[in-house]
Amino acid sequence: EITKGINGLEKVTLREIHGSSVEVYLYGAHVTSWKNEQGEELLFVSSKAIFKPPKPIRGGIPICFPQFSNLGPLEAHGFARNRVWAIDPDPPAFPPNVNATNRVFVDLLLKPTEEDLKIWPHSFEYRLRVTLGPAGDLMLTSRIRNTDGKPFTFTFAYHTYFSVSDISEVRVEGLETLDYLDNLKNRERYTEQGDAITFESEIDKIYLSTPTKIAILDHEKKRTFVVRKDGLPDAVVWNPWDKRAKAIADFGDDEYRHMLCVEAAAIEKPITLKPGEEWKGRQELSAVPSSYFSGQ
Ligand code: TA6
Repeated sequence: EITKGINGLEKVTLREIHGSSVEVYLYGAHVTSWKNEQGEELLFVSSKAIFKPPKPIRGGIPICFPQFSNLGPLEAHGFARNRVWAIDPDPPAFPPNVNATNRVFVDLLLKPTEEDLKIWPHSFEYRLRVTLGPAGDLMLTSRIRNTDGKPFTFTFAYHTYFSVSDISEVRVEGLETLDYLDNLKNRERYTEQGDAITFESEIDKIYLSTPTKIAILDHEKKRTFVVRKDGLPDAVVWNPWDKRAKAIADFGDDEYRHMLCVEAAAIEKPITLKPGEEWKGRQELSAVPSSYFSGQ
């Protein structure tokens, strides 16, 4: 279903028969809402978010491509998040090994314009498939093809803003003992201690070569988000905390308490595609009651 969202920007709504839903703006191919069967919102979008090009939407799932952060010459996080994508009216079917029953999806497409080629001189075709699965899981699959005559290199992230009850009640499992680059310390390399990660101040870290599964446990909500990823070795964890939050115009001063970014990413080892080659990167999100796991 395609409707007009905030400021008349077009959005696609996917609904699954058991009641879960997802909203994707064509502006940025930006997922701005993911609701479970009870209708609870699982993603954070700032009350100050500006739904107006060229400003990217604060919250949800911005796509960082072809550059993560300011690690290169482009604007922060690249330009995919502030371009208007197209809907593919005739998307390819799922491969035979995927059970397509009760899956709803939309394919969004991005190709560079003449103007884009001036700032990043590489022609590509980007297909983002947003799928809502039968258990309310949200799957994002990116396929990026080099349609140019020469190789190109990029970094990437699904900059996912999870909604949490209170950041002080949250812990993240799956990143213990890993190496990370600390963005608050000139991206120097450190090694994480052995305990689950908890939050009491600003954090902006790029965990390197992580396991494919990361869990975000929200003790107060009794909810666990599970992030599964494929083709995306790294994981960014970000919370601006109070001081930096005040410096972000489209972010409420106290909103840092209710969000946490955990982002499946490919940063440390940029992806290179030769002419004709395609890269695939997937992020799969599920939200389950914490009691689902033993011992919690
Ligand atoms: O993913 C973490 C990060 O790169 C932080 O350094 C912080 O700047 C954040 O993303 C938000 O970036 P944005 O350009 O959306 O303000």
